[in-house]
Amino acid sequence: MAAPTGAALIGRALQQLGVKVVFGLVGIPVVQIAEEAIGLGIRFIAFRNEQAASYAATAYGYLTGRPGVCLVVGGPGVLHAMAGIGNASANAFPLLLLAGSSEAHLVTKGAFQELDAISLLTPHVKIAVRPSLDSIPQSITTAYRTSWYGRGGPAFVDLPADVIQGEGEENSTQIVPVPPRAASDPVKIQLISTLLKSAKSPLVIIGKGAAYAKAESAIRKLIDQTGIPFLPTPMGKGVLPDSHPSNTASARSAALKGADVVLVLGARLNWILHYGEEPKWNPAAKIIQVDISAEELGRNNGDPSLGVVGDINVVTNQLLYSLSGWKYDTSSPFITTLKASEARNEATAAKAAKVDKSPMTYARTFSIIKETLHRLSPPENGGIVYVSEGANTMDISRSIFPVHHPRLRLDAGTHATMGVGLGYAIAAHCAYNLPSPEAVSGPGTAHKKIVCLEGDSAFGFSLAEVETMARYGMDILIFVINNSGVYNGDSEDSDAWLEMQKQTIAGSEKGGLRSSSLGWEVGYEKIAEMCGGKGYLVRTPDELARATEEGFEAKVPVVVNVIIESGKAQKLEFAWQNTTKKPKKKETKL
Ligand SMILES: Cc1ncc(C[n+]2csc(CCOP(=O)(O)OP(=O)(O)O)c2C)c(N)n1
Ligand SMILES: [Mg+2]
Repeated sequence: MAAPTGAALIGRALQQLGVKVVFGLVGIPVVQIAEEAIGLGIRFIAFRNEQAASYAATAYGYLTGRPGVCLVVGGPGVLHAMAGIGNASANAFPLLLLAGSSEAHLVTKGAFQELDAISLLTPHVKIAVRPSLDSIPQSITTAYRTSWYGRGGPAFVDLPADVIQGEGEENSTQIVPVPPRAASDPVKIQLISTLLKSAKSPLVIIGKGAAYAKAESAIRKLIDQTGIPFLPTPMGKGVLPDSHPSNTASARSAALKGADVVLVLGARLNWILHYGEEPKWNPAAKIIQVDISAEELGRNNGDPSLGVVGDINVVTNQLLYSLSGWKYDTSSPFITTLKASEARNEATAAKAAKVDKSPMTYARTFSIIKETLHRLSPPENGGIVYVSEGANTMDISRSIFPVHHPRLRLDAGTHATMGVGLGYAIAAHCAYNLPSPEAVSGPGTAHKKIVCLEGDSAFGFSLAEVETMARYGMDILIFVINNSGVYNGDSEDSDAWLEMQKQTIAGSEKGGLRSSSLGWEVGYEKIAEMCGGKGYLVRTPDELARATEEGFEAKVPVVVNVIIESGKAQKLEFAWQNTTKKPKKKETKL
């Protein structure tokens, strides 16, 4: 029997690790690896750009709880895939990136796509390795395990062409079991329980780390048993149903401002949580972090003496036991304040959803999409995965679309990265809809519809991936919320826009297009038609409802291009960010 090639050994190592899907973009020499993997029954999803492929692998890692795998060429392929490295690192998603590189003996000669990727990526990954022909399974296994164990993150394997094309020896791969789960020191649990019991206004924050840890049933018990109100972070939505009576998301500001003891489950105290600092938070709040990473404890306003390192499932169960028999008195002034704030904010949102203007507003657009989708797939069924990116598009849609089960909402995440959406949608489709799906959420295993809510700028970052969706027969439904601009457009009608464009072309800086302008009412729906999908251009509520319904039923990718108000008069801003003033200098707690 002929000796196996390096490519065959790499394919086999992936198979033995249980890898079912590889996202990537091939060329010489990695195409041989992709072909070997396909031959072994691994699904290879071939993208149009490594950025989107690497983003997809990170989302697959988050949704399945196992490292997502991405395969790219060396040099420019690695440079493009660095986007995924950054994304995995920022969001703590497990990612294994495999890339080709030049033959070892040609290094420094200006070889084909030569790049010292190990030096480039080492500061940004948990591990970067270059195997020899003899150490392929060992290197791939170590990288896979390292990306997965502890806090998830990126790992990199550099594969020189002579390793891929050489002939090696059969070598078995070590099995990597699911990561061990750490419990808390019982003394700490006692301390935290006492603190929670003595709180006047306790709050639980549920982050995407809790969703990743699949801690939904333990957290549900904790909230049901104690009656403490909870607040999900944008991707922590769905760990408990948004409809849960203790969900205080619509009184977010009042909850953060009023809470005196906050249990933070799998969320970092970064910009998304306003660093745990005033003015958004009560400066006297005691913040208890539960995190898989010890380095997070005490960050910003977290109290390092209260923080717990551990698996959220295990620690929540410990807390449940320790708090058994205790219930928070929900007739407290804190709950009264939260309920009043919820009622006010929900009334404002309901009013906004009814504003019937032409062109449509964001709120009206989303409420029509929501009502139509809910008729076709009630949220309790967990039949829809939402992917959302853009500034206003992501911000406004987040509170309008309820999520009832965990890991059914993906967005631009910790880095607020535009361009992740279509790769994420492809990853979600694979994670939930391939035969023997690796991700679970909600009752049953029926096919899930992937619905993208994309700003027109966000969509533009990776719109070629609509072709990838079409090629693999993915029935993804994409709404492009088209205001002809980044944050907002700058004209009220096409004549005004054309006049600005004329001035720009003529060389005039004043009165021309702004840096945030995009093409006026670009026909984004045509990209779907171009590759065998379906496109709709809609301007009215009736057209939108019809396109949503037909798009939901379609078996091909669908792009619904929704022309909304350009928002010319509005300020350019990302609402989530504009709240934190520089806090007064304080004594450090460490
Ligand atoms: C990779 C990346 N580049 C640039 C930005 C800056 N940025 C923030 S939001 C945004 C796009 C917002 O416009 P759009 O997607 O059309 O959504 P809208 O607010 O108009 O609904 C951009 C480019 C970013 N967050 N990420
Ligand atoms: Mg826009």
